[in-house]
Amino acid sequence: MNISPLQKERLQYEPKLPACLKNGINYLEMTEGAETNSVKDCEDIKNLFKNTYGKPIITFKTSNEEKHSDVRNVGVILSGGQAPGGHNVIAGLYDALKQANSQNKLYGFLGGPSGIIDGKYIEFTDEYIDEYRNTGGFDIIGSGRTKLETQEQFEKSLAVCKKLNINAVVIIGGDDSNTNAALLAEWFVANNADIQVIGCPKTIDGDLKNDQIEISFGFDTATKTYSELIGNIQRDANSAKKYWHFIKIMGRSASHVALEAALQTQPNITLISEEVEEKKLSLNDIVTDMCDIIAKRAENGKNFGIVIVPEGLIEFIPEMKTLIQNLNDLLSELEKDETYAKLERVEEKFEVISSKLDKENVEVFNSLPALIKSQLLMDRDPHGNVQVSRIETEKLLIEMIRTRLAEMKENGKYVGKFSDQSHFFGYEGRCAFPSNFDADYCYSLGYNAFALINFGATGYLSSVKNLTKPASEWIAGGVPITMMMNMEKRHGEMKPVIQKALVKLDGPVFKKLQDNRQDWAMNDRYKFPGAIQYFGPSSVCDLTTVTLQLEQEKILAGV
Ligand code: FBP
Repeated sequence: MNISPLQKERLQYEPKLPACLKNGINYLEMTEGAETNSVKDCEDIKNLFKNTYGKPIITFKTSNEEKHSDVRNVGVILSGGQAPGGHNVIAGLYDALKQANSQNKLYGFLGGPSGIIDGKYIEFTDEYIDEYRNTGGFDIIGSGRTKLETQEQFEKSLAVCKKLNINAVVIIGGDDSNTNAALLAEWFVANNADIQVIGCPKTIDGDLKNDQIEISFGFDTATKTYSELIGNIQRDANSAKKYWHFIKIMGRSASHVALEAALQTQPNITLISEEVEEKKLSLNDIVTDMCDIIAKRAENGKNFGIVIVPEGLIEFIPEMKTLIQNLNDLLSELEKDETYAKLERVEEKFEVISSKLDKENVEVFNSLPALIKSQLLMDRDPHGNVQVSRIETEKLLIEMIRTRLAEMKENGKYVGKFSDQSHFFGYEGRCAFPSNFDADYCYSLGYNAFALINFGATGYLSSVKNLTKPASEWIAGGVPITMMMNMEKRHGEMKPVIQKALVKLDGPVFKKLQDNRQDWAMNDRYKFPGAIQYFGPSSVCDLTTVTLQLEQEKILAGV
């Protein structure tokens, strides 16, 4: 077989399940809590989700009585960016479905949400699933970023589901995709389609979490992968003592990934976008603070260091945020402008943009290096977001710091030598072999998604809680998606969306960084987490993230 020795061994790994799911899918009892409300804008959300609003939280318990399972066909979609463990969600779903009734069928829609609209699918078999168990990636059926939201798309999806006799659809995605799952669930009920929709919380960004969802899957493996790489670079920096390494870390908006990686590795400087926004720090302020640390370290003979930059930083710097909003509007106007489309030289585009920007943004735009300007003009994603993964903020900072240090040198305020290296860690972590935690968590989420289907739930997110405890103590159930929603402005219109979780500046995770960052800046307290371990002592192999541990400790302490 054309597979690596690790993959061969990992195919044999048996993911751990919560005790209540371990006795089998037909031995479950469902308990329901009280009616729920959305986190904000209850009346608006209630109006938009007339059939699915207010449902109770579901918890599963083991039952001694066997439950009869009707024959069911289910379709599954992988949506958005890859996250380690997606294959195990599908494996867990498949195993539960076949265990419930061997006549059941699982279809995989190809290439993301467009698969259900265009009727592109495969039917899973044992042999097919077995090749992907405990592996990273979404290549089992592929993923995509099509936004599933229009009447026409819903009608086409319904036709495809009817053709395949599909009773339920599972959407594995982040906040945007699960918002769409809720819309689809509501539409199916409103149109008497008799098709359930269940979501699963995915994204390495870690921003799909709340009181009910402790963490999205993929965050654990991705942050461990980045931390291994940062640790290796720290060792290199500490050995050669000649470079400042600027490492941009993926995570489109929230800085959870950068913060977790920082807590695992203890670098000299960690920028947190949410803090920059809260303190209204300008690009210049950020550069000043960083140069201050670089200069102080140089005075101690240390011309090296490690800087962590969250991917989304640029959108949180007040003047850049205003500029980006202005650019978004302008670019959508210019999309229809044939003269602009025909411009070949990027300098000509810059000129047009400068002439059309609001006055307050012109200076900021013109002050940026050409590379960053052209990156800011690149296409937006289907959800209207700037593609921050393609903006080299780390290089922008390096260039500004170089200029500033040269000025400081002239004034006798800097005595060192600044040599830089830049890195971007993102795609390296999104398809890594899932850690034991993600392998177990994902398998449980998928298995549990089928339990929700089996009990007739729709418009729910599969939830597995109590995650810092051993898997046997995990609690499985479901959370109504409407409960996590509020109204936000998207493309100029108020829309129902799942509230994104940003880093809480008064939370225990940020506090840990805050309490230590001065020490880490001057004294090298580097930690070297090493590679994810799949075999060996549980204290190493089943470790969860610092973020999850600190957040759960706080919740358990009732603080
Ligand atoms: P999701 O929110 O879809 O999980 O994707 C997250 C992410 O990995 C971000 O961290 C990153 O900014 C973005 O996807 C990159 O998108 P693309 O895969 O289109 O390059």
